[in-house]
Order: sequence, then structure tokens, then C-alpha cells
Amino acid sequence: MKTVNRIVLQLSILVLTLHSCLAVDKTPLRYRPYRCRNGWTVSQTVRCDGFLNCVDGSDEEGCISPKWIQLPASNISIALGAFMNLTCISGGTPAPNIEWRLNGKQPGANCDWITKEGVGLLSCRMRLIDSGNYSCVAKQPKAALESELTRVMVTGNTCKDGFFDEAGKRKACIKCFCSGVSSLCHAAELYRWNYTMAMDDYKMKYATLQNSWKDNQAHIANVYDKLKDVPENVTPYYRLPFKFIEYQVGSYGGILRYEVHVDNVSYSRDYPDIILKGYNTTLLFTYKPQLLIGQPNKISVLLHEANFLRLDGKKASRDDLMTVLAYIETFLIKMYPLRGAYNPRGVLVMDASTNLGYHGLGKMNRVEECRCPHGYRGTSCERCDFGYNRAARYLQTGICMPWEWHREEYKKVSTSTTMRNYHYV
Ligand SMILES: *[C@@H]1O[C@H](CO)[C@@H](O)[C@H](O)[C@H]1NC(C)=O
Ligand SMILES: *[C@@H]1O[C@H](CO)[C@@H](O)[C@H](O)[C@H]1NC(C)=O
Ligand SMILES: *[C@@H]1O[C@H](CO)[C@@H](O)[C@H](O)[C@H]1NC(C)=O
Ligand SMILES: *[C@@H]1O[C@H](CO)[C@@H](O)[C@H](O)[C@H]1NC(C)=O
Ligand SMILES: *[C@@H]1O[C@H](CO)[C@@H](O)[C@H](O)[C@H]1NC(C)=O
Ligand SMILES: *[C@@H]1O[C@H](CO)[C@@H](O)[C@H](O)[C@H]1NC(C)=O
Ligand SMILES: [Ca+2]
Repeated sequence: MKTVNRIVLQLSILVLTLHSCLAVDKTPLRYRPYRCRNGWTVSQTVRCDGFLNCVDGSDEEGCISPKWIQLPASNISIALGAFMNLTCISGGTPAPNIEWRLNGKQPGANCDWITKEGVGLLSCRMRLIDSGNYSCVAKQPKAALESELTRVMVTGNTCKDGFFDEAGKRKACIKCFCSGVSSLCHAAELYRWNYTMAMDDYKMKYATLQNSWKDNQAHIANVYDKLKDVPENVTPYYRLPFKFIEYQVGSYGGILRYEVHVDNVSYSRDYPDIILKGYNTTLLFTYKPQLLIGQPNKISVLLHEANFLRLDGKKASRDDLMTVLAYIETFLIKMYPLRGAYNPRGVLVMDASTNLGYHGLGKMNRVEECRCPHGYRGTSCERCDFGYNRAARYLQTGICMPWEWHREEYKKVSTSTTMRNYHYV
């Protein structure tokens, strides 16, 4: 019965492995038999796994732990776009499987690997973000041995360190944002698509600003579900719903389009047209040209720092805009009166990016993809990885720490006498 369970378990592991590694692990799958002393055969995969699979127990005899026979050089420098082929060879009985690590994680889809009789081959077409520490792990069912690190440096960045080359024809060097936790990035392979929403969509909400706006306090006074609830004599803003205020780094360098209609030149120009807010940073866009009377004004805003000002009146930096896009929580667009009344009209189209295929709209050229450290994910490392949560430490935007760390912090706080620290957990 135990054996059957074990086989079922191994089958399911095989299926899982097949599923998750199909793109990269090129090791051919085949049944390799092991002959027990009594002449029966079992699978090689059950050699030295701590379970008796041969009735005479001979599959658990003569086991030798892995030992390195050959490893790659400790320092490798390789040109951008070239193939890097690494070899690790390990002795041991049974012959270990060789797995690969880049900074402790499985290498990405730019790599293939194969393992056979203790020999592991890794072949990667190198991108800028593939610099890092490579290692191999020799694995037997009950033992694993990790090699020394191989430091790999990819050369040939046309921009200086910490910058990346914009994709497409206009080539400019753009600083890696990477949420401040990495300086290794490149132009992401992403396609343009767009979110479209009618301004009178039922999900749209409305907001008004506080009167103290002009003292550079970008505070929302009130949020309204229905436009008719907004009091008279205040300028209402559209408050965009969820899909526009969730991790927008993929919209950087994209365009936001909407329409404005006015029938009277005496509209207010006191307030900015767009207000974006994320992680304690507020950015403002003001539409400068005179609005045309009695015809639609097609407004298109390039999501680039040059178009935005900070609350203190200074020009926004790329870090400011990326911070806001990465952690965006408020997205407001000013309404203009038509025939004396505010009414939602027109459609909003906002560029976004996707890796899920081409929509006929070209590529996103300025979206970065970063090599994120442990605990982070997202093209700009803007999210915490599974098992990690954000802690308000060190950086303005905080850092991602594992759950165990949060648990320890919570204990520290809850055993100290100052109960008011609770909200930091
Ligand atoms: C590897 O390269 C680094 C930086 O290029 C250098 O400081 C280090 O001495 C090198 N190590 C070896 C073992 O060559
Ligand atoms: C590295 O591996 C690639 C793909 O497997 C192969 O085409 C290439 O010839 C190899 N390069 C060297 C130098 O072995
Ligand atoms: C690679 O290893 C070296 C030496 O252990 C370390 O200083 C460096 O930070 C590591 N790099 C990464 C990206 O983990
Ligand atoms: C939005 O995307 C659709 C296809 O998904 C495309 O037909 C349309 O032209 C796009 N609009 C803009 C303004 O890019
Ligand atoms: C424009 O609106 C203002 C205030 O609402 C009003 O006093 C003025 O008469 C209007 N002008 C025209 C040309 O309609
Ligand atoms: C938010 O930003 C303001 C102005 O830059 C700063 O004074 C304040 O300390 C920040 N608050 C937090 C929680 O970072
Ligand atoms: Ca066994």
C-alpha cells in the first residue's frame, strides 16, 4: 500500500514538474530501471530515497552523497545577446540531477537546461538583467549540494550602469526605477493595449477638492457615488475606478486620451486637469492650450514625467512618476461644465501593456523590466512576492519582508508595554 502511495505521489510530482518547467527543462523523460539484487527492477528515481522498494532493500544500498567534479569559473563576463553555456558535473550514487539557480531562484525563460548522469548543462541567451550569481545544485532524493557561486557579468549595455536603452527607434537611456531595490533592468518585451471606459460608466465615482487646494494641499474633500450628489459651485472630478488605480507601471510612456467639451470661455483654470496620487506623492497635469468652444477637445497626455508637476511646483522626476504609477491610489480627471451643468461624456482610453500577445498597436518602448531581489515581483519590483509583506522601513515605499519577520515584529510590539505601536504591524 505504501509503495502504491509513493508511486502516485511521484507520478503527481512528475506531472507538476512537467507542467511548470516545460518551457525550459529540456531533459528527455524516460524510464530508467534499477535492477534489484533479486532480479526485479524498480525505477532509478527510487534509488536511495529512504524507502525500501526492492523486497531485499538493495535499492537503498551503496548510496554515495553528491560531490562536485567540475564547476564553471567563478567569474564570467559575457556579451549581451550571446549564449552562456555552463556545465556542472557531480559524482555520487545514484547520479544526481543538476538544478540551476540565479540569485537563488530558478533561471528564467531565456535559459534551457538538461541533466543526465550527474552532468548538468545550462544554456542562456543573455539579457542585461541576467547578470548575477549562478550556482548549481546536485540533487539526490535525500541529499542536495549547492555549488560555489559563479559571478556572471553581462557586458554591452549602451547606457551606463543603472540605465536602460529605450526600445524602438528613438533611443534614449532611461534610469532604472525598480522601486529602489535593484539597478538592473532592461526594456520589457511588452505590447501596447488599452483600457477603455465610458465616462458615464456606473463604476465611475466623483470627487471634490478641499478649498485649501491652492496652499498645495491636494486633499480630496469628498467622494460621491453619484454626480447629482456633488454640491453646486464646486468643480467635480471624475474619480477613476479600480482598474486604473492598480499597479500602473506598465502604462509608463503610454498615452491617456479623453475628450472635453465647453461652450463658454469662462471655465475655471484654477485647478489641474489630472491629479495622480500614490505613496504620499501627488502629481498634477494641466492642459495648457486654450480649449475650443463648441467642439470636442481631444486631450491626449503622454505618461511621462515632463508632463507632470509636483505639489511643490517642481517638475516631476521619473522616480516620482514611477512611484505614483507603481502605488497609484487616486486618479482624478477634472470635469468641465457644458450648458451650465456637469455631465459625464465621452470615453477614456488609457494605454497599458501586456505580454499576452500583439493587439496591432505596437510595442511599449519605455516600460522597464527589473531583476528583483528575493521578496519582490512585478516588472518594477513594485509588489511583494508571495510570503512577503510590506514593512515601512528604510525606503520611502517600504520594503518587502517575509511573514516570519512580521510575526516576530508583532511579538516584539505586543510584548512591549507601548500598545500604541500596534498599527505598525
Ligand atoms: C571577479 O571579478 C571581480 C570584479 O570584476 C573582481 O573584483 C574579482 O577579483 C574577480 N575574482 C576572481 C576570482 O577572478
Ligand atoms: C551554447 O549553447 C547553444 C544552444 O544550446 C549552442 O547553440 C551554442 O553553440 C553553444 N555555444 C558554445 C560556445 O558551446
Ligand atoms: C553575488 O555574490 C556576491 C558575493 O557573494 C555578493 O556580494 C553580491 O551581492 C551577489 N549579487 C547578487 C545579485 O546577489
Ligand atoms: C484601443 O485598443 C483597440 C484594440 O484593442 C484598438 O482598436 C484601438 O484603436 C485602441 N485605441 C487607442 C486610442 O489606442
Ligand atoms: C459664461 O458663463 C458665465 C458664468 O457661468 C456667465 O456669466 C456668462 O454669461 C457665460 N457667457 C456666455 C457667452 O454664455
Ligand atoms: C509625505 O510627503 C511629505 C512631503 O514630501 C513629507 O513631509 C511626509 O513626511 C511624507 N509622509 C510619509 C508618511 O512619508
Ligand atoms: Ca528506495
